[in-house]
Amino acid sequence: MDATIKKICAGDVRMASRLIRDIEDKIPEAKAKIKKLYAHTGKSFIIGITGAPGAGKSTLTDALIEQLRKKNKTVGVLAVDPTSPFTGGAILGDRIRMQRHAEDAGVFVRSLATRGALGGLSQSVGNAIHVMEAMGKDIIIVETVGIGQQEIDIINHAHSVAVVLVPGMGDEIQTMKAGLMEIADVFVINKANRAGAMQLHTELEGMLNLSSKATDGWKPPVVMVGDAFEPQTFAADTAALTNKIEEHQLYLQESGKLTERMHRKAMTEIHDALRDSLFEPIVNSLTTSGEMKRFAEKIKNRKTDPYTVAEEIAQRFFKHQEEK
Ligand SMILES: Nc1nc2c(ncn2[C@@H]2O[C@H](COP(=O)(O)OP(=O)(O)OP(=O)(O)O)[C@@H](O)[C@H]2O)c(=O)[nH]1
Ligand SMILES: [Mg+2]
Repeated sequence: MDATIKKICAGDVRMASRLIRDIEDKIPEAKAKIKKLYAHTGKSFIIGITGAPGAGKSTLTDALIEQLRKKNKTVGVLAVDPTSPFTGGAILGDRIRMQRHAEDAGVFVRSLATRGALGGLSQSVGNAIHVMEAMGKDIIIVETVGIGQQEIDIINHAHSVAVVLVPGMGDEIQTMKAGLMEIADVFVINKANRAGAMQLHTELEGMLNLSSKATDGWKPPVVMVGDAFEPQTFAADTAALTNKIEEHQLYLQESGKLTERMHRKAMTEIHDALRDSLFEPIVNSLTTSGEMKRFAEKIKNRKTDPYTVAEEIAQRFFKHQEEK
């Protein structure tokens, strides 16, 4: 076995961190490493935690780590920062927030920034998860800000998704519009000591009863989590949240839905890889040659249309393949 792979599979933090950084930096060798690592992945349970900026996701993740460690589970955490220009401080904040686990060999926390790669974030997230899987972590928590479609796609890498809402932020309904309602397996009403928490709970239950989820075998529970600065109630609430997530894990396993989700994850990975080896090289070569700019000009002046251009490019590419 490749020395790096062997080390990562033995849980080597330095090697794992280096590979995650290479994945983030899109270093070509990282892909080769992932190929070799792949056979050692796929055994962890992956939890996605998403919600609006500042909803308390990192604070919750930190508490979940603690709860899972009490149950002797090893934990990997990937904090995804898809909007780094705006939340530049978030990564540092995450690190500080979860630092108390830094000495614990059963916990591995890393952040991942986007660096503006075209559609590459989902793939980087998938690969960073694989590194943690190979390390043998029982549970991997992926924290991502739930704002755009891309962030929702990232959730395709998770088996169970917790959506975090906060009362009184005025963005609950907007969050729902973004499609988060569809992907949630567990809802968290965080900072539930605030005014409006009960109302939000009622609204959510109402929506859930109307949705197809009500009859789907698993109706997403709504868990209230109180103030993080009240250690006792916070610990009890986050323990309840951990139990709900574990219930969902059990449900997935027993109903056969875990297999379905794993299939979905595999599809996501194929799509990401195709984008990487097919779409991006074509776009890059057209951009470098200046042809992309000329196509855009022609489309802008209505000399042609985007479909004709795409068909022409596709034909050229497939012809090229046949000649090979
Ligand atoms: N009052 C109060 N503040 C909280 C609670 N939970 C988190 N916070 C604070 O809210 C702020 C944001 O918390 P984070 O856990 O970083 O939230 P996040 O969702 O991870 O934020 P981003 O990753 O930046 O989107 C921090 O200053 C926390 O200390 C809570 O229950 N009550
Ligand atoms: Mg955070």
